[in-house]
This record gives sequence, structure tokens and C-alpha cells, in this order.
Amino acid sequence: MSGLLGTILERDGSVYRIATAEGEIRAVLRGKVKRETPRLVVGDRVHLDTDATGDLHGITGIEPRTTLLERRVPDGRGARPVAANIDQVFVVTASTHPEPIPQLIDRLLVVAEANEIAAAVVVNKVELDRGEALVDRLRRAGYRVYPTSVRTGEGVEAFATALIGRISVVTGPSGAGKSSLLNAVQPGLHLRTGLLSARVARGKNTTVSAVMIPLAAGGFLVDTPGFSDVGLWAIDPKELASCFPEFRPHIGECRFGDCRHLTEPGCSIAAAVAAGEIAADRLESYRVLLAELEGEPEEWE
Ligand SMILES: Nc1nc2c(ncn2[C@@H]2O[C@H](COP(=O)(O)OP(=O)(O)OP(=O)(O)O)[C@@H](O)[C@H]2O)c(=O)[nH]1
Ligand SMILES: [Mg+2]
Ligand SMILES: [Zn+2]
Repeated sequence: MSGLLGTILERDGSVYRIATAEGEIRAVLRGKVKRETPRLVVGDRVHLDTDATGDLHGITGIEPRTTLLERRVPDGRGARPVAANIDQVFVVTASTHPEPIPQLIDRLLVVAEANEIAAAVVVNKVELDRGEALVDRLRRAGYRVYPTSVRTGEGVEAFATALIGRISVVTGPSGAGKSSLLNAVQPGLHLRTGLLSARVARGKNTTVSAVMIPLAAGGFLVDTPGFSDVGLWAIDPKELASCFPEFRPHIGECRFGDCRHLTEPGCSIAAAVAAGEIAADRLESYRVLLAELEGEPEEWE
């Protein structure tokens, strides 16, 4: 029994496609195990019986999850799991063409933080513009930054190395170069068109599920449409400040214990901004996201 361990790559109805040390197999949940197992998603590590019935193995158990990305159920309550055991998220942005949008980058970083997934940033197209101010802003906030150029090959190796042996999500604005970068890492990757850019056509209430793609060098990429729609909704507004790594040393240092870091006097984060220790536009990103989480109309609405 339970001799084989696998990682779920994809679900097709009741059949799971699973990567194992012995190659890809297909498996199902049967009987008692089915009743006792939570809804399985890509990234889940499962135990399998070694003797297949037809070409189908049985899933005999699930390993505890390290992380779980969930999507809000439309028009309903609760959440639906999307992907498990994601180790890291790469937010890919161009240094120029298209112009980077710091607030969008921050939003994606917050989604990762809120889900306790390590985050890093790739600043691509650096042969056009070094993007120094952007790189500096993100490094000062505490993030690993990979400057890359798919055009010249600069930094692609370092990015490829960071993917090895891990389960990664690559996300970021359209046109940043995500597909180009991933093709440079592994030519012929069969990723959805518009990978992760949520442009996958879907009807109302039709959820496009995530798919994991094994990397030749080891590790997996999770192709999940609309990462930015996932995970932000569940954040308690009180926890938002802790999703900005450079704010953390200041939390609890404000004059008021329930400081929301807006206009309160004696705010330690605002003081750090005034002292030039925290970038003013990072605090601005926090404020925009807080308004969104608290359901207030945004300034431009
Ligand atoms: N100059 C330059 N152009 C690049 C670089 N990387 C990608 N591009 C170009 O940027 C454009 C967009 O690249 P994609 O890889 O399609 O971008 P994407 O992030 O996958 O975009 P979506 O799939 O829409 O989310 C393409 O025309 C690429 O050839 C780079 O390092 N330098
Ligand atoms: Mg793409
Ligand atoms: Zn404060």
C-alpha cells in the first residue's frame, strides 16, 4: 500500500493527473478515502496505491498542506481551494513598455503575503531601462528582485535557478514578459495563452481551475488564472499592515493600539515615511487596499 507519493497536476472530473517519481499516472478517490478527504487541488501531495485498476491508481491519503490558495465562491459564502503547497510567487513587471504600476505590484505582493507564500519580483526588459528606482523601492521593502532581459538573456539563469525544486506561481501585468521569460527557461512549455493574466474566457460562475506544469530542471509552475482575484478578499483589514514587510517593525509602535495608519497622530509608520525609511507610495498602496478591504468606495469612484 501507500508506497507511492505523487503531486496533483490537474483534475479532470473525478480523475486526477499526478506526477510521481515513476512518471505521470492517473488516479481517483474511492469509497471511504473519498468521504474522508478534503477537496483535492493541484499541488496536493497524495499517497497512492501501487497496483492500478485498469490504468487508474487509488489515492489513499493526503499530506498536510503548507499553503492553500482559495477563491471566493461567486454569489455565495465561503471559499473554494485553488492550489496547495505553493512555495513562492514571482511578480513579473517590465521596467518599461508597459510602464510598471507600483500599486499593482504591491497588490500582488500582498496577496502572496496574506497567503503566507514567499514573494519575489522580476523586473524584465532591463536592456531598455534598468528600472533602478523600481528595483530599489522593492528591495528596500524587503523583496528579492531579479532584474532580467529576455532579449539579452541577462538574469534569466538566476530566475531559472530560483524555480528549481519549488512550486511557483508567476503573475503580473499583461505584456510584462511572463510567457517570454518562461519560454526562455523551458522552451515549449505548454502554458495557456495569456498565462495567469485572467484573460481566459469564462462564463459566469465557471471557474477555470489551476494546472501545474512540471519543469525539466525540477519544480513546478502553477498556471492559475486571475491570481490577483484570489486571496485578497480573505484578509482581515487589521492584518493588512503586516502584509507589508517593512511595516512590521513599526506595528504596535503607534500611539493608538488600533491605529489604522491613515491620519492618526503618533503613527509609527507615517513617521517612518516622513523619515524616509519607508517609501511614501508603499503607504499609499496600503491605504488604497485598506479602503478596498473595508468596502469603501475608492477615491476615483
Ligand atoms: N525589449 C524586450 N521585450 C521583451 C522582453 N521580454 C518580452 N518582451 C516582449 O514583450 C511582449 C510581451 O511579452 P509576453 O511574454 O507575451 O508578456 P506576458 O507577460 O506573457 O503577457 P500576457 O500573456 O498578456 O499576460 C512581447 O512582444 C515580447 O517579445 C525583454 O526582455 N525585452
Ligand atoms: Mg503571456
Ligand atoms: Zn499607525
